[in-house]
This record gives sequence, C-alpha cells and structure tokens, in this order.
Amino acid sequence: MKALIIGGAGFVGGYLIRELASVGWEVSATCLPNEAITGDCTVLTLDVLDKESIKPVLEQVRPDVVYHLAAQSSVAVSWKRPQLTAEINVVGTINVLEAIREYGGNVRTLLIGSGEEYGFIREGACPLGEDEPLRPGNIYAATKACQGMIGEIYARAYKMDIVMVRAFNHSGPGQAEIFVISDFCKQIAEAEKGLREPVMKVGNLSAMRDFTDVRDVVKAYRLLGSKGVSGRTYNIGRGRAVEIQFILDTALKLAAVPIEVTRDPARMRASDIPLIEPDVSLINADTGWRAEITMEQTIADTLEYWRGRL
Ligand code: A2R
Ligand code: GDD
Repeated sequence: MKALIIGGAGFVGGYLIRELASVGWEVSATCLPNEAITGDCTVLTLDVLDKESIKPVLEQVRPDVVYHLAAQSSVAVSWKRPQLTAEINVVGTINVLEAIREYGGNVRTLLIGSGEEYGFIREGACPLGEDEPLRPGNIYAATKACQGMIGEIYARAYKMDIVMVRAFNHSGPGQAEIFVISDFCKQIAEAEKGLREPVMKVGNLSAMRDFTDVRDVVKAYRLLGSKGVSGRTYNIGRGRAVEIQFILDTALKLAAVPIEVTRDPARMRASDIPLIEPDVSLINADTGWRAEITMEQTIADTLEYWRGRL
C-alpha cells in the first residue's frame, strides 16, 4: 500500500509515518517549506492553500490512501486566529479534495475531524454516536464540522472514496505544550529542574474529555485506510471521558517535587463544552480497533519526554 500524508510534520504525522512503515506501507509525507520530517518516508513540500501544487504531488506519489492531517489544530488558537483557522481547515480541505478529484486516480482519502464537532450536546446524549447532530461550540470545531460536510458532499456527488473521522482528544510524547496533558507534564518537568517556581498553572479542571494515546490513534487511521467503509464517519476515542482534574492529579502524583496549583485566567476558554464522550462501537465493529494504552501510561511517557527535553 502507498500512503500520502498531507501535514506530516505535525504531532500525529510522525507517529502515523512510523505506524504505516512498520507494517510495510510505502509512505510519502508533506510538510510546509519551513518544516522538516525525519522518518521512514519520502518527504515533499506542500502548502494546502496553494491549490495548484497539490495535483503534481498526487501524480508523483500515486497513493492508495491520502491522510489529510494538515490543519490549524488548536481550539485555543482558533479563538485568536479565526480567519486563519477557517482558511487552512476549510479552504485547505477543499483544495485537497478538488486536486484528488482532478487527479482522478483510485484513491481513498481520510479526512481527520474532531470530537469537538458535536459541541453543545443535549443532556443524556453521551456516549455520542456518529449520527448525533453537530452543534460546534468554537471556531475550530465549526471548521472541522464543515470539513466533514464537504467530505460527504464530495463522496456523494463525485463518488469519491472518502472516510471521515472524528478524533477525540489524543496525546503522547512530543505533543505541543498548548494541549493539556503536554502542558501539565512540561510544567512539572520544569519545576523539577528548578526552571520555574513549583506552581502549576491550570485552566478549566471540570471539563470532561475522552483521551486516547496517539499511538493507538494512528493504528485506527491505518486500519480505516484499508478496512473503513467508504462514505462513513467514525468516532475515534477511548469511550470513557474523565475530568481534566483527573489528569492533573495523575500527573502530580508522578512529580518528584511538591507542586502548588493555581488557576490561570489565560488558560480559560471563552466557552468550554462541559462533557464530550464518544460511542466507539462503529470503528470497533468495522475494524476491530479499540484503545489499549492507559491514560496513566500516556501521562507518564509524556512527562518522561519533557524530562528528557529540558
Ligand atoms: O501550523 P504548523 O506550522 O505547525 O504546520 C501544521 C501543518 N499545516 C499545514 N500544512 C500544509 N498547508 C498548510 N497551509 C498548513 N497549515 C498548517 O499541518 C502542522 O505541521 C500540521 C498539522 O499538525 P498539528 O498541528 O501538529 O496537528 P496534529 O495534532 O498532528 O493533528 C493532525 C490532525 C489535524 O487535522 C487536527 O485538527 C486533527 O488531527 O485533530
Ligand atoms: N491546553 C490546556 N491547558 N487545556 C486546559 C488546561 C490547561 O492548562 N486546563 C484545563 N484545560 C482544559 C481545556 O479547557 C479543555 O476543556 C481540555 O482541557 C482539553 O484541552 P486541550 O488539550 O487544549 O484540547 P482541546 O480539547 O481543546 O482540543 C484537542 O482535542 C480535539 C478533539 O477533542 C485538540 O487535539 C484538537 O485538535 C482535537 O480535535
């Protein structure tokens, strides 16, 4: 199998390259001109906002599966840069789909959406099935809901082989510090090394989110590349949400020094959905996948990563 990963220099990209290469796939991955990719793959440069440059990449790689990961992926950043988020996540996706349509080869495309798309969910709706109505609560979520709708339109109108995923929170070593597990672990590692006061800055600890290890998530992406049903949308998650407080407590138990906790207004969102938890029976039924790595393991590995980095 030949895969093309668009947006391969990000957090998930590196893990996906390793996952696909480990089972013998031939992998090509794209990055922006200012980025680099190291790994078992052919590296190409691509900006999804430059529509004309996408088709030549497809013609060069001739992939069986395209993984479209390129995005502005942060909810927090989307509040600050809404236009940029919409441009990359919506216009960028249209550019990718248009290029694949014009290329015309026999390609499966995986569009990576988000559990955030469900947004303001009705009481009692969790665990959320894929048919639950989408009521996004932030700009990032709205752009990902839009991406999924556009994917469905292309699949139906042009009979393209497109699989949509709604990935719930995922984390692991190497994730940017703007995301909560990485953020907490980095602060602990800094405090242990005396690089900051032993005071942990936190945001909304009562939000409940469903966390999966990135190493499990990329296995799901691999399986959907071959076993997913064309035109379907799949939730990817553990299927059990926890309070952010639980993450904080688990991380603090691993700290080598005592750390105080303080609320940081800059870490609070303009609006934060209270609970997001998926039903993951569809992906399990179609591919056999389920999350295996524990949250405690993910947090411990992420803390070790930061201890090694600082
Ligand atoms: O923003 P940067 O400089 O970190 O670059 C990101 C890249 N990217 C682009 N690639 C091509 N054309 C663009 N116009 C463009 N703008 C941004 O996509 C980054 O290298 C990559 C996305 O990686 P991350 O931000 O690390 O996201 P992650 O965690 O790997 O998530 C992959 C997918 C995304 O669609 C998320 O929205 C979803 O999974 O959760
Ligand atoms: N980042 C951060 N830092 N979040 C905090 C903190 C903190 O100090 N304290 C509490 N939180 C809460 C946030 O308010 C949010 O409710 C939750 O922790 C998770 O925040 P993030 O890790 O920043 O992730 P996200 O849920 O906004 O978005 C991630 O998950 C989506 C899927 O549900 C990203 O990975 C998205 O790309 C992904 O689509």
